[in-house]
Amino acid sequence: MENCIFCKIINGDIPAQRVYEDDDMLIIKDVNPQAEIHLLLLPKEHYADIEEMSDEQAQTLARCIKKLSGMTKQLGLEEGFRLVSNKGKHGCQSVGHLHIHILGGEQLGDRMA
Ligand code: DGP
Repeated sequence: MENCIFCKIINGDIPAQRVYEDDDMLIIKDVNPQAEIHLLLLPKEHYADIEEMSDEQAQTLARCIKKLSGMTKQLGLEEGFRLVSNKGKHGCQSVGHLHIHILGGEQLGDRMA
């Protein structure tokens, strides 16, 4: 997608702190961290959110999350983490390319919002 900032990062047109990459996903450091560790899991395929997600894209995303569960030590998340995906206006989604926030590296609060 031409004007998508995450597509530009995935394509290497905009720099980002890249933490992990494979054929399905890129994991980067969030530019505005909300926790000691704040990463973003970006599926390489562009779609805005779960409403736009195809069955095949859902399977890919599930594979990415499963892979993430095997990378916790490497990412410094062995004590636990939180996954968040904001959607739409009420969810305060600001980038229209589905992404999963990965938060951890410290004790997080027990409230979601
Ligand atoms: P959301 O509000 O859920 O759509 O989250 C978007 C996140 O993306 C937000 O936490 C800030 C982050 N972000 C926005 N632009 C950039 C960027 O250019 N580089 C990086 N690394 N993160 C970005």
